[in-house]
Amino acid sequence: MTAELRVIEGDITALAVDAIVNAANGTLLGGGGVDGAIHRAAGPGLLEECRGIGGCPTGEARITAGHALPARYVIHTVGPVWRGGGAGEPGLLAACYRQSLRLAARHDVRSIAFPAISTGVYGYPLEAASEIAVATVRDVLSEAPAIEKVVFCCFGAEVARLYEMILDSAR
Ligand code: AR6
Repeated sequence: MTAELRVIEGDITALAVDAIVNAANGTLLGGGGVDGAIHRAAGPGLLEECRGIGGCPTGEARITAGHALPARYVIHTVGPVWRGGGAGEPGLLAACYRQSLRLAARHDVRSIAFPAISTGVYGYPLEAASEIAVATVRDVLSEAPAIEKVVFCCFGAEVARLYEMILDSAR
């Protein structure tokens, strides 16, 4: 079966999927952007569970419960800070999508939503980041047949249009 790839514009914390992905930092102790929104919506139990994990290196992923979120799980991944592109950023960003999907598959996740990792506070250029996101997800899905739906959750109409364009051009 081929998984459905969808673009949704809006707040990832509202999505009723099996897992949402958090663009976290290495401490996993919360922050601004989508990370802050997820912790606010999930409630204090999420921070408590994250404390027990003890952090996450860039390009890797860790899983927790969704607590008060509609999603059953939160997959926390740490994107690279953009330093001009010569510091391994593309490979690290691809690793975030790859490791998140693999972790999801191991927990029987069928539907998962990603934010545009690294493209906010971490400064990764949006177009390059979204191309990596789509290409990596397509690639990893071939080894994760149980995943039925992947949502690219876009904060703003402009981001959503860009993702639609990339998905269309690669179809
Ligand atoms: N739903 C979906 N997408 C969102 C939401 C939301 N509620 N809020 C923001 N975005 P960012 P990063 C988009 O900055 O660049 C945190 O402080 C946002 O518009 O959240 O990976 C962490 O603790 C952008 O497109 O994550 C780290 O320190 C995308 O999510 C640092 O920021 C990612 O922006 C991580 O920076």
